[in-house]
Amino acid sequence: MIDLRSDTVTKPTPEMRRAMAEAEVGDDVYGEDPTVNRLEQRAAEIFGKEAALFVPTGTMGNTIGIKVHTRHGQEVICESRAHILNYELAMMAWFAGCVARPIAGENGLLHWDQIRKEIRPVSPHYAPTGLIEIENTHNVAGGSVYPPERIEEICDGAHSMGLKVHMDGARVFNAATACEKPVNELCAKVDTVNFCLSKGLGAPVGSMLVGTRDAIDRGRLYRKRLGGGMRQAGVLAAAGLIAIDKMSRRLHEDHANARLLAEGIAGLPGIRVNLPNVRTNIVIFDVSATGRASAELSAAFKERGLRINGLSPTLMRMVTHHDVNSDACRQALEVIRSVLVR
Ligand code: TLP
Repeated sequence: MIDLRSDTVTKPTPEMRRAMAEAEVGDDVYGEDPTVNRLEQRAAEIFGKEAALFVPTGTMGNTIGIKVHTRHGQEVICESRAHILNYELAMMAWFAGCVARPIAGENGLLHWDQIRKEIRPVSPHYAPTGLIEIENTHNVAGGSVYPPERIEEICDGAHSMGLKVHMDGARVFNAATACEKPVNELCAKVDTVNFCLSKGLGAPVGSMLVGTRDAIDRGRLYRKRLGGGMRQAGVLAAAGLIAIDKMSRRLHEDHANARLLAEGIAGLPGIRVNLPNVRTNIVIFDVSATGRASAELSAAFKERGLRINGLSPTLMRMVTHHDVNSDACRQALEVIRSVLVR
């Protein structure tokens, strides 16, 4: 099977497995797991932030990121297709007591001017704005990437109004690769960043929340409340260290493979793909003109050894990652062609 459903499907590399087997561990709830401590220090250092917190999932990283900056009854401004709004079981409402104020952005990316107009003061009618959230890369907008100066502008604007900015940077290393800038530069002004070890970086489990010492210290208590105090988690953190230091350097390969796929499908009958927007490891394409629903196409691909999921009846998503090389992507294109060209 060639699995292009997500970069979450990557399996730990042999080097990760060795590191996991040999990891020094302790009870992380007591702060005594040396490998988790090393991972948290390394993540903080790479992002140029004061501290970091190892969490089991990106959903938990975002949930805690939102919670540390907000109070119940506030609004969180985000893009209308944001993961926090559409794919996280309303965690911002369930845990932080906040509602989303969604704004549609071109290619999933917001401008400060759009955000500024939606900021609400305390009033007898409105829920006041508590936080601005941006997603980089933006998943369902096709892995789109924020221009670094736009992030700065959003942060400067938010801070001037006393608001914080949280970045869902599940794939921020892909963004950094596309912009050819280190993550500490991209995120310099962002208050908290959630990034995932278990997506393109290939670790089996885990995400990191980075930010100020105060935000992370408070976040650590929320992690415990959410059931994320993981004890001898060094076996997982060991893979995470390899993920951030080694796997982050090969993401350009995934981007080239995504390009190969996007260009390969662009000429096929009934397929529409926004080629200039394919800059990272995600390719979203519209199948409406094929006259077939994405579920039907998924099933036909699967029968021929290729896994691709639909995002909706008309949109499908392919995600490249460490476990599919360029030959596998060429094979995937052959399968897609054989299904569509009849
Ligand atoms: N994304 C998954 C699915 O949930 C859609 C995927 O296959 O892409 N932020 C972003 C931008 C994400 O894409 C995801 C996962 C998360 C947060 C949540 O991470 P996990 O799955 O670790 O909770």
